[in-house]
Amino acid sequence: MLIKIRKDNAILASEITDKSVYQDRRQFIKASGTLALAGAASLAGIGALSVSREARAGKKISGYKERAYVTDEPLTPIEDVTHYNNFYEFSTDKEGPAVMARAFNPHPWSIKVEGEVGKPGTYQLEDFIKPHTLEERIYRFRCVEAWSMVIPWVGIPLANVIKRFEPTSKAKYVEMVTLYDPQRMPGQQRAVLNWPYVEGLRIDEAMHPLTMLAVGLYGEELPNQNGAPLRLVVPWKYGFKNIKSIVTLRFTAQEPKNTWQVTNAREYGFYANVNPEVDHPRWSQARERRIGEFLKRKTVMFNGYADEVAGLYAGMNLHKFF
Ligand SMILES: Nc1nc2c(c(=O)[nH]1)N[C@H]1C(S)=C(S)[C@@H](COP(=O)(O)O)O[C@H]1N2
Ligand SMILES: [Mo]
Repeated sequence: MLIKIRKDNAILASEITDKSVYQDRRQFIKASGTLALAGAASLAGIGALSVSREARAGKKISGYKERAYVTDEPLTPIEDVTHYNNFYEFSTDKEGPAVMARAFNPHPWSIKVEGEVGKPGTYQLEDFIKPHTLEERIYRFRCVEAWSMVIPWVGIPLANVIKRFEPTSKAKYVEMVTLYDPQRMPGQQRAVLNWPYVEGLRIDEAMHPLTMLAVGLYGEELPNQNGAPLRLVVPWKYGFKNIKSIVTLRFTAQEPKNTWQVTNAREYGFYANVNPEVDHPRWSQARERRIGEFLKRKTVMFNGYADEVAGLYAGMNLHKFF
């Protein structure tokens, strides 16, 4: 299957505002107090902005295919992408992971491939990535908590990785697991979630050309708080599907039990497709706040990727399979 890049998506790199310009704008906004005016609406964490600038010593990634897939929406400033996070292994505050994950060292890193697969094994991150061409993809990202961002990821299509390990005909799902190491991930010392964090995709979702494993963002290696060294990105699903710091890919016949569904099955399902018509039991999903914007915008079915992915769910009751 080919990724359909709509005409309006095919914009030039030069039209996308450079990240330093965004950073300057943020500094300006902060200095002028506009951000404070936005009050609670500003989810970006004013404090975080000032404490953590020096912490982002991002290592540049070289040799990736730039802008392999783009959206025409402005990028969310890197300071927000890296300082407004959900990563309960480090902190349950949005500003916490950037601080609490500073000492985390994601190298060396190995990934276990197991279950219904022809080539199981344990692979070093470098070997896991090496056969693939890194590419940049700018995706909308929609959290279940009704905020969103636009993020330029660097990574590889998960489909290519899966093909290489030759799943058997029994492999109907891929389960993914985050590192469990309470010493290195101090948030795991508290039972806020059922550790380790687990997520999963149906095999056709995992093989969809939009689904990627990211190793970087904004041209730099993934910051720890964003899921270093390897995290999932599925742009048509709510943020919690995008599991971070992956150590296991397990091919299964049964639907995996993902962490948030285990935590609260009434509120979180397996599919987690962005859907403005299916509300969270405690809040509406009809609108979302794009981080950095004041007014809310309408949430779009499948986060705007319906042309590409709606076919995966033909005939399914999306109210039941939420
Ligand atoms: N292991 C792990 N992965 C995780 C989470 C987490 O707490 N632990 N949070 C999820 C949620 S709820 C969201 S919204 C995204 C946030 O990704 P970001 O911080 O890079 O924006 O990560 C997802 N992946
Ligand atoms: Mo989320």
